[in-house]
Amino acid sequence: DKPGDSDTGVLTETKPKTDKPPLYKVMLLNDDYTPMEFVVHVLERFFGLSHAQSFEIMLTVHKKGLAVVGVFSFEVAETKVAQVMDFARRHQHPLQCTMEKE
Ligand code: NFA
Repeated sequence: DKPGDSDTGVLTETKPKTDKPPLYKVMLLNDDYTPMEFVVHVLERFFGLSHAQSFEIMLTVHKKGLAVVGVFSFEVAETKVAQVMDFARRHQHPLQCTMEKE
């Protein structure tokens, strides 16, 4: 920096940085047939939510058509979706669970 330079001499550090892994929203979709209590049970069982939180999210899905139930790494999101879809199928309910990159 020569005298009269207008810069402050502050250097911006650029440290090489590995990209953070993408996150995935896991969503539950409304339907006309799956019992409300079953959805509440799914949320408690597979997403570790309290009964009150589970009831609240179930009602949001029921009223709005869908809701995000959690945000996870690809591998965890994939596992949650598979667990919910398998549990719903075994109980012969049409409940749908999907994931989407955030
Ligand atoms: N709409 C369903 C019913 O009235 C309840 C439901 C909520 C289903 C959330 C799926 C998801 N029995």
